[in-house]
Amino acid sequence: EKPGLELAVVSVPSYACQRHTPLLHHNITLTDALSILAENAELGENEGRGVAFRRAAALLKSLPQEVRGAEQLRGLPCLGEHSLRVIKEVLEDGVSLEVETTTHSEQFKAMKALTGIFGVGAKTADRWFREGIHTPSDLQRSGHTLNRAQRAGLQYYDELNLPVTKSEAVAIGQIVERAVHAVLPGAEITLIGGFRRGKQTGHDVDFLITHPDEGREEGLMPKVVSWLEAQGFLLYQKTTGNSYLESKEGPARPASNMDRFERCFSIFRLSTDNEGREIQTGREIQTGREIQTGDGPQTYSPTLTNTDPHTHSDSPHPLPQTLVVVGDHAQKVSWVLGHSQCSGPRSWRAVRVDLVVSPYSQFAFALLGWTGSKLFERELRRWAVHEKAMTLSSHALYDRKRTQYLRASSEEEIFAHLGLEYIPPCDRNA
Ligand code: DCP
Ligand code: MG
Repeated sequence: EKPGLELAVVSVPSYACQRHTPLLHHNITLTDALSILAENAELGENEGRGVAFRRAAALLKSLPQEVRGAEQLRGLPCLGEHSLRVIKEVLEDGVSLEVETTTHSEQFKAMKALTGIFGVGAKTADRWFREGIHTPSDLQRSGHTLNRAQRAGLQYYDELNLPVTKSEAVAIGQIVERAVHAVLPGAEITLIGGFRRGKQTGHDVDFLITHPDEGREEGLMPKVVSWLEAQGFLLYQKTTGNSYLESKEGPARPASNMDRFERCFSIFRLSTDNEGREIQTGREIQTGREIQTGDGPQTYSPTLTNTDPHTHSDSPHPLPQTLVVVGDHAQKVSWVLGHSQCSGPRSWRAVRVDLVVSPYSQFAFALLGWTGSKLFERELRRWAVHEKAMTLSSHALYDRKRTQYLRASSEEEIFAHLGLEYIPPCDRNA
């Protein structure tokens, strides 16, 4: 009896947005291999090739069990010739020669190191690589003129390449909430991106801000940024205004409008003393508060040390507590901070934070568009165009046949408009 023959007979839909893709899955070795090749293609600006590897990896992530032999893959969609070859190699030999060669190549290593600098994309990194610049230190020595983002990226390189933990994301969320409520009471803040999909770490923290009274959110970002700057929370920020105008005759453009909302790319200064204790500008952080995730309010419970001996853990109204970052991560943070160029150990770390402001009427589209994963978003848009003759963006959904915009006030409604089963955020990890 062949193990797992049922895999071949199960019919798997071909768009990632038709499938449930959990964070934890059964084929890590295979998807890791394919992800390296996808990354290499993306760094070489071969987008099509990158997407093909990403689609193959996403298919494997959605399978209900581990693939043990290539015969189990018969009849499955999304597996191109190249991906299949790599999968077979890994199944048979444990590794793929192409993946090994890529991982060890100077170019791949250099491109990864250089694009790991905030503000540096594949094009710039490639130009520098050709000039013999392979590392951030090479770049520093080169005397190249860098823009403001790249200077910050270089300055905080090590820290920005440390994963951001969930507790750090929650701590940042509390700061953002204070800032937003200080300048616009009643505004709503939602954690989006990878953390909303249930990831325990991320490369940044993403937030979506809106207000139930349409129009009140206009011009909000500069005020929030001023507040954060005045309080010393920002190491870097670049704010772009809202450039989206819903044109009456033209459909929303799908690809290019991720950045048409009021948006702020920033680097936060998050306090963590050497034991990792939160000491935000002297005030202790209130924890156990609600941060809206878009699935209804959800209370996060970061690791807590109760500083008030009179408070019991079962108290319905928790008093201010101290947030502590513990374990390996805290040690790694202290290590990096302790070895930073300027001075001795310090009591804060740099964290990349993205803020997006959306009008209330576009909130559901913004939420769906900013929750990811990137491939899931791409597949949603591809499904909309090719299967439904619709154009989906983070602002709107346009029906080309009925020549009208379709309204929605929840993600569920958007999936319904698209004729798709609702996939919750935790299953959008394609
Ligand atoms: N997004 C997108 N296309 C872009 C930028 C963003 O589709 N050009 C969406 C999908 C992402 C989300 O926004 O999931 C947030 O972008 P991130 O780059 O922060 O990605 P994640 O939050 O998913 O991953 P990470 O944990 O690395 O931050
Ligand atoms: Mg993110």
